[in-house]
Amino acid sequence: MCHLGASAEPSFRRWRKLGACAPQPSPAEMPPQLSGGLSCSARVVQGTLDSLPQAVREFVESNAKLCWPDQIHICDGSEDENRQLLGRMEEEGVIKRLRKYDNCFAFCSWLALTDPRDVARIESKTVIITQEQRDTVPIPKTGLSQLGRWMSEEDFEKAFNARFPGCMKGRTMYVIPFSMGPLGSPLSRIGIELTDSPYVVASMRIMTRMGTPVLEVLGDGEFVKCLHSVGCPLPLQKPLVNNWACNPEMTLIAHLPDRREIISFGSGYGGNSLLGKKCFALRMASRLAKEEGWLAEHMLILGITNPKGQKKYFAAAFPSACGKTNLAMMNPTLPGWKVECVGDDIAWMKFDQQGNLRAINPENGFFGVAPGTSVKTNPNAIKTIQKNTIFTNVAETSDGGVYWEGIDQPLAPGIKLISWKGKEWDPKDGEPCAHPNSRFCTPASQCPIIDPDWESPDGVPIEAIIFGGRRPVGVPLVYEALSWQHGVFVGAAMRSEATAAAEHKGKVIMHDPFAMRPFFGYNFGQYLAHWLSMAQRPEAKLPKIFHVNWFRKDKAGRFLWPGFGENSRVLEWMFNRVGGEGGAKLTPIGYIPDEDALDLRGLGDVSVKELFHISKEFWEEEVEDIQKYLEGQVNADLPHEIESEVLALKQRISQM
Ligand code: TSX
Ligand code: MN
Repeated sequence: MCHLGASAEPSFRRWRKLGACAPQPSPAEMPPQLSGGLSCSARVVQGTLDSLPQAVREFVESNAKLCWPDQIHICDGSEDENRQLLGRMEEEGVIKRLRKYDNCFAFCSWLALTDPRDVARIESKTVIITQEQRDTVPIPKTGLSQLGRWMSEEDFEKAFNARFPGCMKGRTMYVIPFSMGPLGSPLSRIGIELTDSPYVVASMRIMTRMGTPVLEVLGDGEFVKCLHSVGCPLPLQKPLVNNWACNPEMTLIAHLPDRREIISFGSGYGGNSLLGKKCFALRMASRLAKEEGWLAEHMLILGITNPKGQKKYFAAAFPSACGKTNLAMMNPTLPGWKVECVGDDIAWMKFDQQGNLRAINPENGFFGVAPGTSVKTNPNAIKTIQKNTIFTNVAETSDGGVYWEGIDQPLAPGIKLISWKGKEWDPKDGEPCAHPNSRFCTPASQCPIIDPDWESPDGVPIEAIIFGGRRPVGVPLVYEALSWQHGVFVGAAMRSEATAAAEHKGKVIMHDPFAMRPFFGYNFGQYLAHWLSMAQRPEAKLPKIFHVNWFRKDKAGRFLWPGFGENSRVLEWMFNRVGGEGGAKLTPIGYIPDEDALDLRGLGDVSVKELFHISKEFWEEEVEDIQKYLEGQVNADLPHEIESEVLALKQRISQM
């Protein structure tokens, strides 16, 4: 123990032993000028309040009065600012420089290790506030809704008041102006995030377009108000774990779509704290999209060019653990084909005047799962993360590199591993060296196959929508929906094998409609109606809809399909179908490739028969389950068109 006394400790590490709770300063501790609620004592250390658009200024001032930060820092987004911030976090032990990589400071990479209690999004603490519960979630026939979580306005007000007053005491409130989508694109939207986490600032600088130029574009326009606090005012009530500020007992991530506000407390982790991503670009944006007639979806966007030089763009939605980022950056094995990446996670799509569905990637970076990423599974991701990258909860090699399960790189002799828990790693402990949800946060511009039009303000034209899932049995490699309406049903019926949850021995096939289950910003029944309504637009050229499954297994448990770059063969069939070519045969569940419509040359033995077999018994059970889920969960809000599709599928299967 240090004998210089607490005063020698830098303020970020100071804490006092108090009673168990007392999480917030008492009113007696309030600075006098704040108790009146009239002024704000925080010192502005970068930028000026005067230079902010009036509405932004009011947003900052009112929350500074509420949260009592010592300082206010208006982010300009500059290199200099970034350098200073990273340097300060390094001093404070929040991040560590990874000395193995690009050692020029301007390009170096960093490692953050979180408090082990703060490692993922938390669905149980993520809520949407609307006047009526039914505006947020369908009321299920029985039990709890699995399609989101509603909180009443009254309960939220209590929760808010129990968390935010004084929550930034002793800290700096950063003001982050950010654009989701290319700056100034008519498809883009602007947000302002107030946060007391410098990790959030550095990450938002990678994941969004951030800084002064955003304020110039914003002017007096509308923005989404985002408020975030790690919930650890200074002096600390409890010591930090790993120098990672968070407040797990009090964590709450709230969306107020009617007020265009996102309010997050207690977690510093990705989806809980980088409010532009899941909170804004999916939950808030899906609500905006419904109101304004567009789509905000959990989809990758890729460009694919055939050997003749013809190019098309596809958007694809997959639940977790299906390799969405891998597909978005795939190197095709088919000679002469090329895939380019527009985005790996989110697509904002709108039919233009000509009826083309145009999509932008609202993000500026990739916040990808590290484990499983290797030169074999995703060489382009490996190249992307060589510099300017913030890693979170991966393992560190003793020579200052990163490491994780499935990185597929032998450890050099004498090199040891420090696990994500900050301890020397021993495989005998039976624990992974990297957290299974560990991440890289890296600029999209560094991806070697980033699409030349990835920042086009008009977006790229989407010609196919792909749904998918991890389905070990019963579901063929690919099928094409019979119509737009049938395709919407296919999205609603999506299911996927969950990553082995601790409480389950066998793996479970979870429903994850549109891969949006945790991200719907409003009632899923109304969401389905919104998708169906696209077919009512006279101008709309509706993309074809497909379903893929790279994960079907044979009786011995071996994958039937080689996947990865070989998936280009499936993309080729879709490409041809969209272009009015490509042989197909009708089955009860949709169109599948004709004999020899799928190019399998040079593949070795692949059992096309097993890959495409459609079993009456399996699909009888599957449609029963889908019906039970949709009728049970969506209940009175299930559009009759979707109910008709359920019955029609049942009918077709019964006639097999
Ligand atoms: O990302 C994957 N994709 C899509 C790639 C563009 N993965 C990894 C999933 C975890 C995130 C896959 N895993 C894919 C796939 O298409 N397919 C599989 C299953 C599989 C794994 C290994 C082999 C074959 C199939 N073969 C060998 O290991 C030799
Ligand atoms: Mn995602």
